[in-house]
Amino acid sequence: MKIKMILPALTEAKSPYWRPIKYSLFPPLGLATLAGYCRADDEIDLQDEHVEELRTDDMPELVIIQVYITNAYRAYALADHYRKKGCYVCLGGLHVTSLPEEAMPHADSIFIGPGEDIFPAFLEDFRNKRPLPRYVSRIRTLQGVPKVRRDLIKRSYYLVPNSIVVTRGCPHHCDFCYKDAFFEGGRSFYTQTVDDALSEIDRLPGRHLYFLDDHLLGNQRFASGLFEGMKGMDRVFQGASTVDAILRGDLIEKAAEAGMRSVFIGFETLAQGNLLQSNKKQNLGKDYAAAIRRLHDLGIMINGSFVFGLDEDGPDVFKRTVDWAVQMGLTTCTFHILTPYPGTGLYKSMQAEGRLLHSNWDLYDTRNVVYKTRGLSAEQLKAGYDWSYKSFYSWSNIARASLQHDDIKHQLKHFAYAGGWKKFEPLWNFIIKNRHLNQMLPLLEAILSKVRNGPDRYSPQPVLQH
Ligand code: B12
Ligand code: SF4
Repeated sequence: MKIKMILPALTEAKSPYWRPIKYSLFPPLGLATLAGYCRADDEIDLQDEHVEELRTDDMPELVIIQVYITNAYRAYALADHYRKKGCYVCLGGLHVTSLPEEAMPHADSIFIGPGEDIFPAFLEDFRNKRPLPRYVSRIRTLQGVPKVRRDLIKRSYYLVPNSIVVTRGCPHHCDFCYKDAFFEGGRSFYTQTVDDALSEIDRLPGRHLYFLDDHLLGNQRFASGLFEGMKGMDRVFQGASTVDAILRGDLIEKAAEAGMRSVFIGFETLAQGNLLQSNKKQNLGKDYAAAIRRLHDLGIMINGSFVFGLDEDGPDVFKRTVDWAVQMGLTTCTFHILTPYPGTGLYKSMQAEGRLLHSNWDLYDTRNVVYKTRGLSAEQLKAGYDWSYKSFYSWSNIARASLQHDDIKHQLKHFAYAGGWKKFEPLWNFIIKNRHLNQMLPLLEAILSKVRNGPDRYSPQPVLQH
């Protein structure tokens, strides 16, 4: 059977915010995961519109499209196009799960929730010529799942071809997060077996890995087994965690020993009232500075994530946050304008209070204000958000943040990583255009490799500047 799988590009591909390097980072792992359920003799064409021109003049029997909020309109247009030609079209993913009624008119079958139980069920029904219009995920497990079809990924198009997920969901319940809506009706946090995760890692060439898991340290037993098993594999990796998991026990030391070199952390806000409003209980009263110190002592770089526009934020929030991030020596920062994704608690409360301005999903990209603000105006919020990126990534602030590390090698690593990520856009564009992106991987691996003989490495003493 001829199967076409598509990750449509978000409409912002033509906007001034479009950053080719950001969208050439990771391959379409969700679709490659689903492809694992197809038969060996199925002819699968997996296309990622972020990195290649989409062919739409083909005539597959089955079209599988993954829908995120910001690519929803493009996904619907592609679905309509293929249905008109007589192809059977399936729509699934986060946005379809939040708004099935919106997606339904564009699909022959829609899929609610993760695909591991419902996609194989659909394939069987389809081959038996009795597919259903709607499949809802109920069984949540990663036991016995087939291998991700990594052979379908065009590795040379991506800076980080080795993206991997070994868990699904997260143990927490933040009000603005996609996760509770997506996993409704079943378990919302579960893991592979340690052995399966290690064998998936073993399949990946090179040294560098990027774990896309929402919370790699979320299950202590699993994470501990994983890191134990990874010791001696000579990997360097990046992943995400929460402040409380970093402060608790010795899991983060084990992660560092296994090769963790950078971590994404949702600090979100410096105001306790905002944390309460967001049900981000795991951050409440936690010593952010202590977590940062611990990570720096282990030689782990930090990508801090922050949300602007929660109700306690006033016009001073931007400068306070950027100054703090620089003083704390965060290597990179991801700033977001608060965005109520359909299906989330935040969306429901904003809808009930009449605070949503519109439902143009193209603008629900965390860079635009789509709701009625409280402590500051929409204009202040947008301008402050733009200013924060500019200010944090100014050369002077990159240098100041780098100097927060004791060790000169750490300072240099920080400077190279932050500068490389944000300051060489034309060079990245040139490299991407000429299809040399994959050749940059050794450079990334070198920047992420272990700093040897550094005075603060594994030191139990706090680093004084932090
Ligand atoms: C990697 C990633 C990216 C990468 C995209 C890489 C890629 N090629 O996919 C980059 C960095 C480019 C990115 C950018 C953005 N992202 Co992003 N990203 C993620 C992240 C961390 C992991 C996605 C992933 O690979 N998951 C692992 C795979 C295995 O799962 P999956 O893709 O969900 O696929 C499964 C199911 O969804 C389902 N499924 C999916 N499609 C289909 C189709 C059918 C037919 C079926 C049956 C099943 C099915 O089956 C799969 C197996 O279970 C998620 C967080 C998360 N945990 O999902 C956020 C996330 C998807 N991103 C999000 C957002 C908002 C964005 C941005 C708008 C943010 C920004 N300001 O830049 C942009 C725009 C992205 C876009 N294309 O529109 C939100 C989406 C919210 C929403 N409701 O849609 C998420 C959930 C983060 C969050 N917590 O809010 N992102
Ligand atoms: S900790 Fe992160 S992934 Fe988990 S619920 Fe909160 S925002 Fe979502």
